[in-house]
Amino acid sequence: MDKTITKDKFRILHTSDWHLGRSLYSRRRHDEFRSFLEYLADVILKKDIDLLLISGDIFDSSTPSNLSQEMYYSFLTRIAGQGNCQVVIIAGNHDSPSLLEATKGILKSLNIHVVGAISDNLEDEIITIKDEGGMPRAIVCAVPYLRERDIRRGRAGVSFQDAERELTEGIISHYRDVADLAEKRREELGMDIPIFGMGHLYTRGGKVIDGDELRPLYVGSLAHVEPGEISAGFDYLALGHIHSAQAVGGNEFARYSGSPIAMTFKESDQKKSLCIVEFEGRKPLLELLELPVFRELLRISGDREQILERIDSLIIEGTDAWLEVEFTGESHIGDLMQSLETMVEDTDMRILCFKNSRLPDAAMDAEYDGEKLSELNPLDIFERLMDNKNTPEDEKDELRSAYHEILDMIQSEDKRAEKEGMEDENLEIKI
Ligand SMILES: [Mn+2]
Repeated sequence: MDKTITKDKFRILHTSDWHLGRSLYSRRRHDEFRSFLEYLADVILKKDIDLLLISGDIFDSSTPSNLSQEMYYSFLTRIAGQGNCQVVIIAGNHDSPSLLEATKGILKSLNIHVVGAISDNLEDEIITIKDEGGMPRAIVCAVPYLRERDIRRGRAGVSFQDAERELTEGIISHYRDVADLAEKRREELGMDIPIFGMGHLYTRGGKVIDGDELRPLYVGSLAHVEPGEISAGFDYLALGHIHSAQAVGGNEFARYSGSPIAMTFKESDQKKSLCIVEFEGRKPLLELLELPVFRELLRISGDREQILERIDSLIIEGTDAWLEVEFTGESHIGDLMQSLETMVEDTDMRILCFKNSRLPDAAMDAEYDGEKLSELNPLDIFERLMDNKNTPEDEKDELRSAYHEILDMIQSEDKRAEKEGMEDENLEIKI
C-alpha cells in the first residue's frame, strides 16, 4: 500500500473561548453568539476546512442554559451535516467536564471528538483523524483544562513553592507524554502526517487585557508554563484561555485564537479572528481570518456637550451599538444620565454602563478612586484589600497566588458532577 499522502491540502480551523451564555452588564448576547456560529459554519464550508479545533470554554458556565446548549448542538449538527469537517473539542475551566463528556459517545458517531477530562488512559487524549477513505491525515493530542487534582495529589506539609513547582512540572510532563505517544502512533502509521496539540491554560509571556492595554500576564499560582515546554512535538498548538489572539513563545504555530466576540468593553478595540492553518504534508501556512463585529461595543467619554454630541451623531447613523459612557467633565453632571436614556429610548442603541469620573460626584456614589465595584474584577478587589490592610510587599505574591488558587478552584468547580455525586450519596444513606 502506498503510504505517501497523495491527497491535497489539509486545513484546520482553530477557535476557542466562545463562552456561550455570557452576558454583558446583565444583557444577554444570544444574537451575537448565533451570528458567530452561523458565520463559523459558513467559513468551514467555504474554506473547505477538514478539522475544527475548539480549545475550551465553549460555555461560560458549568451549568449552561438550555438555550446555550441548543446553540452548541445545533452548530455541531450543522457541521456534521454539511460535509467532511471533523471536530475536536476540549473542556476549558468554565466548562463542566461531565456535561461535555455526557454526549461524547453520541457525538463520536458524527466524527466529533470530545475530551472533557483526563482519564487513567493517556490514549483517550490521542485522536487519529482519518479522511473519508480511512486514510490517516493528522493526529490530535486533545488535552483538556488540567485541574490541580488531575496533576498532583495534595499532601500535607508541602510548601507553597514546592506545590507550585509540582503543578508546573506535572503539566509539562503531561504534554510531553501525550506528544511522545502521538509520535509513536505516527511512527506506527509510517506516515509523515502533522500532530496537533490542544490545551486550555495560561503560558508565560501571554498577554492579557489589563486596564486598556495588552500587558504581560501575571498568573499567580496558575502554573507558569513556558510555551516552548508544551509546544515541542506539535506541528501546531491550538490554545485557549486567553481572550486576545496571539502567538506565544515566538512560535507562529503555537497560538491563542482568542475569543470570537469582545467579552468586555475593554476588549472592544481588539480585532477578533479565527486561525486557519493549511498543511501540505507537514508544511504549514497560517491565515488569520478577521471576524466581523457582530455587535458594536462603543466607549464614549467627555464632558456633557461632547457626550450629547456623540450620541446625536450615533442616532443619525442608526447604530445598534451598546455603549459605555464616561463623564469626565468639570461641571456637575446634573441629569445627564436621564437625558441620555431618553435620547436612546426609541433607538436600537443601548447604554449599558455609565461612569462618572468627576471626583466629588464619584465620592457621593460611594466609589473608590472613581471605581465602581461592578467594574472591578475579583483580582482588583483583592489588591485593594491588601492595600487597605497594609500588607507588606514581600508577602503579597504568596497571598496573590493563594487567592488565585481559590478563584481557580471556584471557577473550575464542576457543579453538575457534584450535584449528581450528592444525589448518589443521599441514596446510599437511604439504603
Ligand atoms: Mn478559560
